[in-house]
Amino acid sequence: MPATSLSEYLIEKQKKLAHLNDGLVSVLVDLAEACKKTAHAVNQGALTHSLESLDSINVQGEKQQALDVISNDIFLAFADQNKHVAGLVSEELPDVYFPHHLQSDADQFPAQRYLLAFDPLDGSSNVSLNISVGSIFSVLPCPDAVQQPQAQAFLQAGKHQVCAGYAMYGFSTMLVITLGDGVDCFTLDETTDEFVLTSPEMKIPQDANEFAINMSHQRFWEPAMQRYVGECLQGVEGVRKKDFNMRWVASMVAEVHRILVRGGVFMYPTDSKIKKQGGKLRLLYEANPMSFIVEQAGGASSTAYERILDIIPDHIHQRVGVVLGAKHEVELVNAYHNR
Ligand code: P6P
Repeated sequence: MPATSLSEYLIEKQKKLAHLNDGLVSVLVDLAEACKKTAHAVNQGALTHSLESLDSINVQGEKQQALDVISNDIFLAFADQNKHVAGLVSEELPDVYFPHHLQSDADQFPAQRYLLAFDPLDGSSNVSLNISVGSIFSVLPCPDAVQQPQAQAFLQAGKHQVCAGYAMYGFSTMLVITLGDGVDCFTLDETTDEFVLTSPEMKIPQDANEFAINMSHQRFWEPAMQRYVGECLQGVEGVRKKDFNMRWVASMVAEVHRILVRGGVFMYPTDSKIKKQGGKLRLLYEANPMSFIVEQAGGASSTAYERILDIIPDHIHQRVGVVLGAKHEVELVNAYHNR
């Protein structure tokens, strides 16, 4: 059975999905190319002296890595030449970015236009440790027929996404996408430079034996989260009557990929230390795309209080608490928090 390339996959999907028009296909193909270029930049990091941190601080108040800027520039370059990208929000930029093609075609632009939100290199502080990192992207419909959609156009609930995905730069480069019709995983064949379908229709088991959380925040958690994690730690002698394993990679892409491959639950809850910012993870380009993927794989995703994909953002860099993965685990966390 010959392997299915990303292009062949998209052609087949177009027959089935009315919203998958040529404009969205071109955005997806370009996003895949940007991920390939980013994978190469990450892989060559040590050789091109781009593993170091910069003196600059990004809009998140985080120290920028050289590869944050390099990967961000790669994604901007693709957007600048794709007329179907009407505007974008990046973790690395303070405001909405308008692709350069808008300046040349002031009076005409294609009907099929999209808004892009992405984290060009999530978990980048792990790159110098050679731990897997990734790029996360979310594609929203562009509601306005205006030439330059303003920030307000991006403040759509995540359930309106038409596509979401991530690339994971690990032992191999993988691309995981959803178009609202399940979740499919591609692996980059280095010999042909093609993404090839390797894990179609990924599914998350409804129950879990593995949880992921940064335990160093434990003293700041709400009582309900203390209770949930405490019961996991009690293992088979406790009320859950089973043992749990724990993981924490500090790279959301790696955590979500593990959950897609073997199940589990990932939590970055708001807590007394980060409550003022609303949480650690960003809604538009981390929580929303990952929640779309997880729900499409049969899992669930909430803030512990509400479904993430229902949240209407207040601003483009809004942060939220995140609990995602095995449906029954997320439901239990929600139940403990909503007593
Ligand atoms: P901490 C990476 O910076 C990130 O945004 C996610 O990829 C990851 O899950 C989380 O933050 C790690 O946070 O506080 O454990 O370093």
